[in-house]
Amino acid sequence: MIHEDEVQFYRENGYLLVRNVFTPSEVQAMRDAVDAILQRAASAQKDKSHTWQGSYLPPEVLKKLVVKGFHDVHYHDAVFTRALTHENMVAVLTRLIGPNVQLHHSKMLVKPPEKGAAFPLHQDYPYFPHTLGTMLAASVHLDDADEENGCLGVVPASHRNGPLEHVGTYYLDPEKYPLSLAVSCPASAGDVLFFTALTVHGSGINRSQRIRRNVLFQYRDPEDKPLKDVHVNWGQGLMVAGENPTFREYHPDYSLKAD
Ligand SMILES: O=C(O)CCC(=O)C(=O)O
Repeated sequence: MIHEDEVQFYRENGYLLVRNVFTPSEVQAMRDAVDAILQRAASAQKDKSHTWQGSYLPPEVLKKLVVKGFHDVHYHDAVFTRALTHENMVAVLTRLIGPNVQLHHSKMLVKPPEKGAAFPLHQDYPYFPHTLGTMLAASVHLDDADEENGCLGVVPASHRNGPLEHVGTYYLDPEKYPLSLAVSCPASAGDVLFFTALTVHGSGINRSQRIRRNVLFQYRDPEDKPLKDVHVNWGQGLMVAGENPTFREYHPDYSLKAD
């Protein structure tokens, strides 16, 4: 699925956009599942916005913005279990992480038209710090995304600076790290953007008339242990490729709760 020069690009720049990982019909099945999750959430009155709060935008702008985010999407619909273990995904993941690949968590991020929330620049590392640096995000595009509808952007090679100090709910000081520092990563439905947990990334407001739906899977080498037992969730630990040599050494401390 990817060539050695793409692996090198990922190592040097901390991100890689891989085209056509999913077919149009696979994308459509995921869109339908996302829409059904939102409908079920609405009927259960759990349909809240998960817009990041903070001072990165004026309050009058922030209060109008909406992002629909749900974790553990593979517990909502089996289409995501198939997606996160898809052979094209595994082909890329085993090149970027190694022969053993484990799921950390899954989520969906839906930016509705005209008011889809922004994500200030941040690293994922402070949310779930790990020891070996294998953790990566795979953001699966279910719609064509560009700057108008709030596509992701990354700061190339920023992963080489290690963990950075974050403010507020774990984003970088917007004075020092404005969104304009990022290189936009426009992508088509079916493309996947891979980036490390240390890669500075974010995305702008969806000001367009088009929805922007992404699902995001986080993966790691099973030997890459968490530094803190945080961001633990039901689906954590699923082996996606290879074996788990440390199965007996670490089990996340999770509890089941209905939310
Ligand atoms: O999907 C996006 O636009 C950004 C998501 C993101 O940065 C995150 O979940 O860490």
